[in-house]
Amino acid sequence: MNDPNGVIQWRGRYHLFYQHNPHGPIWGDIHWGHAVSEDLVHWQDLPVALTPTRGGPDEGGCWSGCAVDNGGVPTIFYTGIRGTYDLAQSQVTCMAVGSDDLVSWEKHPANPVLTPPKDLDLIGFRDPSVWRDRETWYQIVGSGVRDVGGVVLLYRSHDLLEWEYLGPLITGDKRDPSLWTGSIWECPQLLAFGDKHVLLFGVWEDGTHYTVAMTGRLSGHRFVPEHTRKLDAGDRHFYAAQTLTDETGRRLMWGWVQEDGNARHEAGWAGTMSLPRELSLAPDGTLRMRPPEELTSLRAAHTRRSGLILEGTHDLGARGVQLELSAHLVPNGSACGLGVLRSPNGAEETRIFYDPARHKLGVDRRRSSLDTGSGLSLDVQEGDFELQAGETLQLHVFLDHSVLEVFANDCFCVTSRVYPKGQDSTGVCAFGNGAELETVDIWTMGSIW
Ligand code: DQQ
Repeated sequence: MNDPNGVIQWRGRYHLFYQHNPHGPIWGDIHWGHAVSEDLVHWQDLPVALTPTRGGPDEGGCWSGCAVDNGGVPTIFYTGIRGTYDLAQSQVTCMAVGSDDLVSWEKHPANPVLTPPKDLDLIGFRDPSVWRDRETWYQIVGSGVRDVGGVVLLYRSHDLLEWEYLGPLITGDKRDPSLWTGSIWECPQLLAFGDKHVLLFGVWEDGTHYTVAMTGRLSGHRFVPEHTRKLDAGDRHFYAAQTLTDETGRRLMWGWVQEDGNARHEAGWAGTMSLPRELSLAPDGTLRMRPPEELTSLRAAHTRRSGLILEGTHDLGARGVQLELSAHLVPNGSACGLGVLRSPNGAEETRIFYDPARHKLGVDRRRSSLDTGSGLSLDVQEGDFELQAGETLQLHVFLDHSVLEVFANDCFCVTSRVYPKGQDSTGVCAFGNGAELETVDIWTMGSIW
């Protein structure tokens, strides 16, 4: 699987579609897979929802898109690939209408319902996101202007079939480095939080990609950014983010957690969804992210340690590859944090660290695996993070075999993939040089299946 698609709560159940190649653990021949959950935690696989139609406007693939409630009719918008996928003009918006259980989908005879504007020299046109504001529907599409940068194009409609082009919502002109432009912006989402808006998109550059969150305001049909930052310091390990607003009014987000290295070939599968994240906007414009309360239902065996002054590495006694950890640390001047997937002799270990001297928080994968022949990135993934005076560090960590998701103080996340070689690389530790570990709670974590 790759991107989450069409996330929607429908008749109380959470539906998550996703980019899917039914033929193997590599990207290609993209269909829409489908899973459903009653409780946001446990998921059931459903039949493939969208398959490319030979001779149709999506014969080269059903790429990313969204789902909306059109007056009680479930409706998908997705990117159809006409023939080969390497020309901007081959990417078009298609529409499909669903049965009430969201299992069967009928492609609309009017497809494609939207094609790229001809007056821009675009290098892509994909990943529609559609929403309604009173009686008007809006659609944004991810794109890039050749030699300029990423761009989000804005449209409106009264019937979901005829779309009027309103121009670029925002252009990531390469001459303005504050715009994190890349060559194309993928999977845009515009989220309203009161009178503020957050624009999420994936920045695609050759060799790298990551998700950006811009907080700002709308001025007519333009988005004016005020703060820009990466959504996740794990870069490509949390990509193509998509959100829904559920019946309780919460804004929930998922991202695609992609692989590192070659483990997929032996495993026969590739890619996972992240855990859902609950979003809110702090008064200073910071996008806050925290794990939803429902995830506590996965907690099983529990241990707690408290009041430790960390000098070097402390084994915390717990072991496992499906764990939730919640730690409160009082850092001093040097790096401190938690270690997981640690081998008994410490040769393999993945560290979640905060370095107050450099104002960085991240995941140190340099010793995550002794397997050096599998194309793994054994690196440090980090981002800017600074505690305020008197603030403690709260690290909330979810480890699920090779997937590591870290939340720091509910405002900073790092998602990573780690593949230790040793069967006994299951230890948990804390480390520091005078920092205090006030408390750490460790639970073994149940399965979502
Ligand atoms: N993945 C999809 C595209 C999207 C990209 C194709 C982002 O629609 O732009 O599988 O990962």
